Amino acid sequence: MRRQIDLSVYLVLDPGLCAGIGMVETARRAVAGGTTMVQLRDKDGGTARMVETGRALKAALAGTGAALIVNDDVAAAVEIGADGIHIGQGDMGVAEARARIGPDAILGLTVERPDLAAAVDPGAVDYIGAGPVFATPTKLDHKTPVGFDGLAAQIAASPVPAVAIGGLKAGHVAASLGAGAQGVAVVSAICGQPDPEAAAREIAWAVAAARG
Ligand code: TZP
Ligand code: MG
Repeated sequence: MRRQIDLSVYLVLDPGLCAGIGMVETARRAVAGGTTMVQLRDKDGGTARMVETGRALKAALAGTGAALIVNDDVAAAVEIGADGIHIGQGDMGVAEARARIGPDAILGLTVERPDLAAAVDPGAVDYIGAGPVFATPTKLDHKTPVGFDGLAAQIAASPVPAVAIGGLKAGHVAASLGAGAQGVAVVSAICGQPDPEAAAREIAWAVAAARG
């Protein structure tokens, strides 16, 4: 039986943007503020650094109910004992990722177009990351921003739940959920903020308010 997922407030960690207090402390405070999922995304760290940080994150998140997802590196995810993996279109295929992480782990996939969302295999993929909604300096090679109409088109085509991503702040939560997203994925709206707990809480409240 695969884990239940709560995409409401999805924090994507970035080592550069979290440099002040670090990724683990950022995650700890963000989860205290209502973050439901935490993704370790460290494009330059290599597997050894991913595993070291991931283990510390796993310990920090134990008992909180927040899920730990590892970006791209399946070997690191397995070694950490993470709750899941998030891959993009340019990474290994979802079938291989699913085979390597096992049936119970969470598998997320980035899609940037409705046709890619429509092609998602719901037997292998648990959620999509849909967007990018806006341009963002956090990911310099992101695809062309799609806005909320493009987001809605991706989500409408997807057989699995979606989290919206790309330049999103608390003020964008209502429009994201209005487009069909179950939550918002953010980096800079939490990482590097003076008070990551308060920043996460503001997003969590916005999600609750948008759901009525
Ligand atoms: N994928 C698409 S946009 C993005 C990723 C990882 C970065 C989002 O960062 P921010 O700071 O929330 O705009
Ligand atoms: Mg990737």
